[in-house]
Amino acid sequence: MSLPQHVHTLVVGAGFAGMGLAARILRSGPEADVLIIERGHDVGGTWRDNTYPGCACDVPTSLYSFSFAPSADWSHTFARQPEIYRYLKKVAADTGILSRVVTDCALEQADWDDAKAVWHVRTSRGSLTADVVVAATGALSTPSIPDMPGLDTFGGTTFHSATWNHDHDLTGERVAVIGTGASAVQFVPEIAPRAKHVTVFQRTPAWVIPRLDRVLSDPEKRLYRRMPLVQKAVRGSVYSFREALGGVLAHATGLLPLFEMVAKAHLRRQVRDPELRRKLTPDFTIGCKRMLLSNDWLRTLDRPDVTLVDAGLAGITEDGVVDAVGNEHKVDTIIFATGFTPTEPPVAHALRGTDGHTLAEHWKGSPHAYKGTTVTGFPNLFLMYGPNTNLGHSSIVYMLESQSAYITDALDAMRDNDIAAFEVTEEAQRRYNARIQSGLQSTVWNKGGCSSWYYDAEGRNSVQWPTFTFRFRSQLQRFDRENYVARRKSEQEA
Ligand code: N01
Repeated sequence: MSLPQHVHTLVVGAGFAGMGLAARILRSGPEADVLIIERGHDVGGTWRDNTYPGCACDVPTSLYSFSFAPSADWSHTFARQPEIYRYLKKVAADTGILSRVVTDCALEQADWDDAKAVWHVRTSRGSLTADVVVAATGALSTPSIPDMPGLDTFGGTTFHSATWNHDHDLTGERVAVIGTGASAVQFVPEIAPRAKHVTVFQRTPAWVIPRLDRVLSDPEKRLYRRMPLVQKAVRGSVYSFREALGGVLAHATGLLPLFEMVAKAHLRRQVRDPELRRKLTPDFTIGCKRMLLSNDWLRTLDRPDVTLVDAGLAGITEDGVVDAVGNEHKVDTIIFATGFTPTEPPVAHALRGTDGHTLAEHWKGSPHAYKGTTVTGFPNLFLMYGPNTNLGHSSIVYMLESQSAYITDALDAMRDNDIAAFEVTEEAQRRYNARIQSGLQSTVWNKGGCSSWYYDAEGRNSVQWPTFTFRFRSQLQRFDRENYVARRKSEQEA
């Protein structure tokens, strides 16, 4: 499919966010002028890209799926990456989105033209204009590889967990894994039995709790197919349980030690070596960093052919990794499980607002927006999974669907009222962010005594949503025009 010269709504990214929005727009008007550009070869976003062994969702799939597209085909309560990717491709086909996606088309630059109230967009496949741009590029899509001394001298193979090298066989190899977050706990148990030796470099131990996963039985799937209301009720109960957890995290309540008791018992059950248990015991309050869910990570670290190094990293040599106490660990392959760069999204460098400066120049490493969705100085731009929309307890799909409702309502308001441009007022954005930061004060992310990627260059937590997700939904259920400066098309032409 080639690019048109002009489109009304240009969505950048065909992952859960962009697909959910496009599906909603098409549901309310199949003729809607909406186009998705996608830098990858297919839809699917993070579930297309992350293909590391053992990759699975750590949120129950009953909740981590579109509310408008329930599926009775999940293999487990926590679905695996291949089936989530398949699910997204099916939704794209079933909803008609697929015919609106231009793949292998990366956004390079988008400049707001205030006189014409239009975005001039340059992509890797040509240029076009758009009335509205929606950045649905994901917060956790750009892999972060630490700038380690000597990395370029390493003689073996290196890759990041999010860009797994499937052509490289780890069988019989000595492998270093740097990082012990949500991705590492999923793939290390998968590669350890094949590798000759795995050395895991841990900077900070994480709290790990059991993943209450099980195979979904055929009778259960049949029941869901015949009685979708039952599946809906399951989704509702999972959601309610998670909201209760959200309240505990958000208010750093006295219930948190209960989770610590579960995590400590899990560690005792899985790791026999007391010295290893000591290394794996965090010194911050549970929930301060994302709790990890795994039934085999801790046990794997107790294997004789797996070593946990918690001494810190000094650098890389031609033959391996040197830790902070000077020991060289000779390896054939280094796998970076070092996460992403949510507070420095590349899309922020591509978008230029009313003053000609990029979003990244405005943010200076400390992102802020109104309702995580709109930004002063950037009319007709909507962000999905923007600042302060990430969760520690529930499904991001719920947040994205809330944003989809808000954006669709804004698009309807533009069409019905002859509006050329909406721009959120500085005052509304300032007040909103002050409220969010104040709400974050009492949370475990703030009070839990850890450092995490939730904190940005200015030391603000610009990543987490501070409270229950239903509060986010209620704030976004209606496009609040009163907080925006609107410019009519008639004024535009005058
Ligand atoms: O990345 P992470 P991830 N030197 O940022 C360490 C989502 N996700 O890819 O804790 C040494 O969690 C870092 O150490 P520390 C989920 O939201 C979802 O695992 O910062 N170590 C940490 O151990 C998750 O939160 C699913 O001290 C360095 C690790 O690398 C997010 O993706 C599944 C380092 C990075 O952990 C990211 O997860 C998987 C350095 N310079 C992931 N820099 C679902 O199932 C970093 N580290 C939905």
